[in-house]
Parts: sequence; C-alpha cells; structure tokens
Amino acid sequence: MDSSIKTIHAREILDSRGNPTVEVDIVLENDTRARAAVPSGASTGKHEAIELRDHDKKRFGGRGVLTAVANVNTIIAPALSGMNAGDQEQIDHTMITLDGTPNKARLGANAILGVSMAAARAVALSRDIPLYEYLGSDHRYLLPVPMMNVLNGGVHAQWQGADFQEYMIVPCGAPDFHTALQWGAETYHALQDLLKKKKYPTAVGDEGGFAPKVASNEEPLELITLAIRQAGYRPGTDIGISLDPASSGFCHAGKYELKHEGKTLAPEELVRYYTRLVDTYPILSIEDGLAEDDWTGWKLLTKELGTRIELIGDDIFVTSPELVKRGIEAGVANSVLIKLNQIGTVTETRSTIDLARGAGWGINVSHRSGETVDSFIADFTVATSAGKLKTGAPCRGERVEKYNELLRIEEELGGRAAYAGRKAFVR
Ligand code: 2PG
Ligand code: MG
Repeated sequence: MDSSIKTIHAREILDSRGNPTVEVDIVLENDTRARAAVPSGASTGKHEAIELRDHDKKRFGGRGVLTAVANVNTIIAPALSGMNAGDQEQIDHTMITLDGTPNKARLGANAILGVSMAAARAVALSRDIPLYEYLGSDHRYLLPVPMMNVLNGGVHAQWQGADFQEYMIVPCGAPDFHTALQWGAETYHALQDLLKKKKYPTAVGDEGGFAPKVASNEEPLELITLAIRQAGYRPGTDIGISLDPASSGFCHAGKYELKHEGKTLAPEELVRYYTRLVDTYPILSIEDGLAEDDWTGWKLLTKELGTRIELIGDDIFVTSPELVKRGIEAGVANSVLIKLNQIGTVTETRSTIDLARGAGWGINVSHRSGETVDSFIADFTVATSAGKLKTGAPCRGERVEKYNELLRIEEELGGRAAYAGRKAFVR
C-alpha cells in the first residue's frame, strides 16, 4: 500500500468554547482520507509551544487561526508532499526543521500538530488497523483510569467558583474500564443531586463539571466524598479524588491568592494546606500544586507529599523533555501531564513519555479545556500504556467522545487489554 502523502488541506473550525482552531485533512496516494483537529488550552503554561493566532481584532476577537491554516496549506503541504506518512518521525522532524524555532513560533504548534496527528490516523486507516494499534506495539494493552473533572473552578469557570481549577473523581478500584466509567457517571449525578439540595446552580464549566460558587476550596472535596458514598461506592477504595489547582493562575509575585477564602499564602503555607487536605480526603494526586516557575515550592511539596500521592507537573513541564529531565534531576514532582499541543508533534510527545517512564514517574494524558470531537488522545493513551486519561466530566459531547472511544477500544481488545486501576498511580 502506497502511504505517501498526496494532499494536505487545513481549515479553520470552531472548538468547544466557540474559538477557532485548526483542522487538517490528509489524502494518501492510496486514496485513504483522514482528519485531525487541534485542541486549545485556557490555563496555558508560559513555556508551551506557540499556538499561532491571527491577532486580527476584526475576526473572533483576534483568535482566528487563518495564519496557521495558511502555513499548513502553503508551507507544510508542499514540503511533505510525496513523503511516506508511515514514517512519523521523519514527518515530524521535517516540520520541526521547516519551522526552525525552539517553540514552533513560526508555523505554529497548532498547524504542526494537526498534520502530525492526521498523518498517523491516515496510515492506521490505510492499513485497516485501529489507531491505538498503529501507535502502539504488540504489548498487552492497558486501558486508562478515567480522571473525570466533575467540579470546575478557576479560569474554566471564569473565576466565579472555586480558586482550584479541577476536582476529579478517579474510579481506580473498578474491575474494568466500562465499570469505571459507570461509577464515575453515577457519582457525577449524585453530586448534581447534592448541589441541587444545597441550592447551588448545576450549570457546567468548560470541561463539563459543575461550577458552583462554593464557600471554600475545601467544600467541593466534602461534597464529592459524600457523592461517592451516595452513589454506593467507598471513597478512596473504589473512587479516589485528583486535584488540579492550576496554581500558576492564582500565583502573584511568589504568593498564592485564594480569593474565595480571603487568604494569601506563601508556598510553604500552601504545601501545609495541601497536606491537611491529603490527611482528610481520599486524594490520589495533585497537579500543578505550585506555580510553573516556583521550583523551590515544588521541591518542598515533593518532599512533603511525594511518597504519599502522585504530584503531577503540567505548567511546570509543558510536556517538554528538557523540563521533565530537569524535574527528574531536581527531585521535583513524580509524575507528568501529557498534552500533545504543548509540544506540538506526536514524536516529541512520545519521547517525553519515554523519559518520564524511565524515571518511574506516573503518566497522565490530558485533553485541553478547549476541545473538539476528535478522540485521538483516547487511542494515544492506550497505545502508550499511560494508564490514566483526564478528559473532563461525563458531560458535553467533546469530553464524552473520548470516553466513548475507550468503550469501543475495550470491546474490541477484549482479553488483550487490562484496566490500569490503582497500579497506575505512583507513590
Ligand atoms: C489543565 C488543562 C486541562 P487547559 O490545566 O490541565 O484540564 O486546562 O487546557 O485550560 O490548560
Ligand atoms: Mg493542569
């Protein structure tokens, strides 16, 4: 089968927040057609690869992506034409060289990633194999523990709710993926009932979780623990909790401002605050507990909690191999969040995963708060045996589509796959 590239065409589409994003169509010489769409973050790390926006205030408030689209159609497409789409590394490295900047500032990580993902999908389709199989190897597959963000705060709730951005339920004690998803959805509904009883609104935030104006950053933990019980499960044993405070968003001049509690905390006070939460609630992981540049605070956090729970670096590492390496060497964090668009190619994302895995770190593949119905990350998580996938609440089409894709993969793999369960969490 000739899997050389015939045409590449990009267009501007909308994401789940009504912002423009890049979609790429690839056609191979064997006439296979594939498509991929690029997600977009709101609480972005400042060292992420560049998401190219037009900054033309007359369109979408400056958020248009016609420049990135044109870069695909007029620069990337001619350069990749005729190349073997099955050589993912060569495709990705050609685009990296063509871009020529350290952070994909010229062509845009959004342009490059769209092509990188579409190329992978095209080859899988042309070989008539599932995407996870093409991207994976012949090992026994691992289905991830879903990390379901049921309560949204921070920027994902326009700073109207909790200061912490994400409160996730993690059904680590389920026997298989579909049961985990069922437990998660039941707990989500139990939480909705509790919120209704408290006369809190049940409208949802960007990732499908509820976004009430809670009394403190701790109240959601009480409510979620209760919801787990009311749904009939044991907090900590059946379902644990993961937090993403996304603290870069409330860190100002080295201090952490918890507006809803009227508190401003020094890094060591925030670490004590987290320690108390871990002592009180069934918390399995905290992501971005400290801000992206607060390596000293992060080190302290790792010393205090690194043997008890998973400490996941998102903004601090931005899926970059160099930053993850620095974290491993400095004894900062014990786990990494993986977002394809923070780095911009499938190949580089895989190297970051390999590096973290080599150090015994936890791996967490993640969606972005701005998403499309593209479920690439579901296959990617299975292919890399990451063991965990955070992709929002069991609510909103663009979130649920990833979970639904995992149901299909689980059905297809049958006995060839195991559910990652609690083992996916490092201590
Ligand atoms: C995060 C992500 C995804 P955003 O902080 O982990 O939940 O949010 O895409 O806005 O960066
Ligand atoms: Mg995060």
